[in-house]
Amino acid sequence: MPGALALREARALVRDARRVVALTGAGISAESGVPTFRDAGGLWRTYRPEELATPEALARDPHTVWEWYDHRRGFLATCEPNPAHRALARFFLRRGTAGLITQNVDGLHSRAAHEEAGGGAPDAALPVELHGMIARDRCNVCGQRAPGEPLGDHLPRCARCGGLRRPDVVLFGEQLDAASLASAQSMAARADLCLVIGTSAEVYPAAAIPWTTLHSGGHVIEVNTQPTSLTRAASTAVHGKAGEVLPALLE
Ligand code: BV8
Ligand code: ZN
Repeated sequence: MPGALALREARALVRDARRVVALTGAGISAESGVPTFRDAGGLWRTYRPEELATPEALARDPHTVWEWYDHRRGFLATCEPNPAHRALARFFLRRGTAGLITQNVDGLHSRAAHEEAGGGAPDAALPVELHGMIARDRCNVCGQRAPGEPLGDHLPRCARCGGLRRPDVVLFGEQLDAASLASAQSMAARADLCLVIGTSAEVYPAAAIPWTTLHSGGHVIEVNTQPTSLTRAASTAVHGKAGEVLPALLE
């Protein structure tokens, strides 16, 4: 269980905050069984990002890249939102103002929001998905999006132009969607509190989000099982599992 003092301090910051944003990473989905990237046993332990999650790898060896994503998609379909996703969804549903920003591509925040809202969740409870969404495809040529399908004998092709379809995620070296990034950065600049949950804070430009809130005079609360490069700058660091800390912090 997290440190009582840090949790008490963090709860006071949440209570007094006017505008809250939350940046989440793979750690928030760890208790749903989703492997993280850089923890021991994480996804990158078996593969290196530059080997698979890059446009060069997709061009060089589309079958291997597709097999990796297809494997992850199949696994993610068996995962459920955990108490951390649900506590965050209820928090933003109660506040009614958008503020959830995720690096994750697993779709668990959206599922938690729809389930906690009892059906269609309002936009305010839905995340800005900075790195896209693994369950969706995007055409590598014309950009048309389509629901992802299990990988068959042939690589998926775009219905509109016949181009290669790829998972609708941002690969290393690719630009993030400009509108999503701008929306996340402006929410962070206007926030007086940024919750940073389950991220190693290594991947940019997402990792700059909490610094934007800090530089505009806001506070940062970090929730993580390990210290990160952000820990020393955080107003309060709550050491613990997101699935245990968030219900205690937000409810
Ligand atoms: C960009 C989608 C402009 C794919 C991902 C060289 C060439 C090109 C670019 C770069 C370069 N050098 C640097 C860059 C920039 C690069 C970058 O930042 N690299 C890093 C590694 C240094 N960024 C980019 O390329 C971005 N684009 O900059 O475009 C550009 C263009 C050309 C050239 C230069 C710049 C695109 C970044 C997006 C990449 N796509 N994912 C896929 O998923 O397959 S990133 C990937 O990492 C995931 O999205 C993931 O979300 C993200 C961040 O990782 P985390 O979420 O933090 O996960 P991690 O495992 O690291 O940490 C988990 C944490 O949880 C840990 O701290 C752990 O302690 C904690 N934890 C574990 N369990 C729990 C817990 N906490 C709480 N509770 C628990 N139970
Ligand atoms: Zn196309």
